[in-house]
Amino acid sequence: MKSHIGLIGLAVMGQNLALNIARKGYKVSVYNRTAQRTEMFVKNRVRNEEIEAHYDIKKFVESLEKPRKIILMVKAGKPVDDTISQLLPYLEPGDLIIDGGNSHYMDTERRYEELSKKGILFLGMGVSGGERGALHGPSLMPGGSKEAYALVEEILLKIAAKTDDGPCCTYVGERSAGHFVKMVHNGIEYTIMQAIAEIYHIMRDVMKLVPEEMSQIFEEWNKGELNSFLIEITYKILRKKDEETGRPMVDVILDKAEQKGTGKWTSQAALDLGIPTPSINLAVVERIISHFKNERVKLSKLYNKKRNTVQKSDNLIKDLENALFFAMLAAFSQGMWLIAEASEEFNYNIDLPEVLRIWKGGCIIRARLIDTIRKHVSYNNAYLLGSKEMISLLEDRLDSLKRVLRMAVDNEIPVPAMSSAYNYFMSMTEEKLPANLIQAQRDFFGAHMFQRIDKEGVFHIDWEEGEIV
Ligand code: NBP
Repeated sequence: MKSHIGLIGLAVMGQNLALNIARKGYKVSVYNRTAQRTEMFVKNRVRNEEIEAHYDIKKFVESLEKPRKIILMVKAGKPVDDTISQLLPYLEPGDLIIDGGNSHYMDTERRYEELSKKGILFLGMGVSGGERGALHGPSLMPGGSKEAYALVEEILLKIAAKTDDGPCCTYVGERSAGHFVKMVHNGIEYTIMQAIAEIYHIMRDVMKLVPEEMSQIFEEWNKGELNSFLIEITYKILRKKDEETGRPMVDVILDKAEQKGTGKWTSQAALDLGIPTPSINLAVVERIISHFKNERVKLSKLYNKKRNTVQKSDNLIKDLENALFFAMLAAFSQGMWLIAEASEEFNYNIDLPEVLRIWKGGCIIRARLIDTIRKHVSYNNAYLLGSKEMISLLEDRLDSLKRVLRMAVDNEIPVPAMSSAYNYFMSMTEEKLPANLIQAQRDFFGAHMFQRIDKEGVFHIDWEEGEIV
């Protein structure tokens, strides 16, 4: 019997996704560039699942029922192009390749074009949820043609995470829409992680709490409006002990945050499309700063931080909870706005509430807050601030955020995610920004023209008469 589907790339994600598909009753053929990885997978993880391992890519393709459906879970970038090139000689028009990696949406756009010309269907599919998600139910964000999606819809809906609003998979939109949405998902993820880290920083260095105490606070928060996967893993992380030293695990981890690029790509796309995503941008920048460990150590000897201890109190904990909620909402606001703009600019035809629905389960940014946001998001209100209820949600927490920011400033703690959330809200709700002065400066030195408030048209004036001869 031929396999229903094939999967290439048996690292963490590929192994778990293959097992997930097989456990839903499908026969899966698998292939990996390095044979040893395939052998280890079969030996260590495959039990009763119908998984057929192949060590020759031609035989792998021949083992699949037609039209062939092949998921790639290889490293993003050149490995995806290499794998597609290796597959192409054995594929026929109507066959489908699904790239489940974190590919850049522009690469997906190019591959979609190139494969369409050959009659090969292509889906760029964001997969979120890490290895556990891949095994037990990820959030799936496939984009491409509807015809391609129809070929695998049944399988994808079965393997996706389930919530009270259905499986966390939907046809996201045209061409590279799926990878664009996954990229922004990761941008939001970076921002929420940064905001949580800032709260942790305050707890550690101002409130002088030990990780166990922090863990209890995060666990309590997870029962309320902050309920989310990232808060849940944070309280679990904070109570974990290092087996070697007995110290809290978090205390023995070096403070250098890595990144694979999706956060940076989100900021780049936002800057290109002209959408403000300051909190996402700063979350990326803060990871970059974290890398300069040697420099930070040197500079910390040249500058003594003025830092006091602030005692833990119920009011302070409530303020921190509210500030974190504010920052989380700002992250979603910026991300959804970017998706809406990209959808219009690139004709993706993305259904914004549907995107939020498939983020309710399986993925890293799943959060109770999404239910609230979903009720308000639309193309007229993609940035979410356009409804009175959303504004009230933020306004109700504004005093808390201000107190937390003041405390951070007074104690010289960097809080880029929270302060950018504040500035984003304040700029967006400011009727008259000082940009009139910037326009005047631009016109002064570059004759860039400006608009007036009292009549139509663009204008340039001689700011210093007689200077240019
Ligand atoms: P990696 O991103 O670490 O990629 C390893 C896989 O890529 C291996 O199967 C490796 O084969 C294969 N590969 C490489 Br490297 N170069 C290749 C080439 N030139 N030709 C063919 N195969 C090649 O694996 P992962 O962490 O499982 O992630 C897979 C994809 O899913 C990535 O795009 C990742 O960004 C995305 N993703 C990961 C997560 C996560 O939590 N890890 C979550 C969501 C999405 P080899 O065995 O021969 O070296």
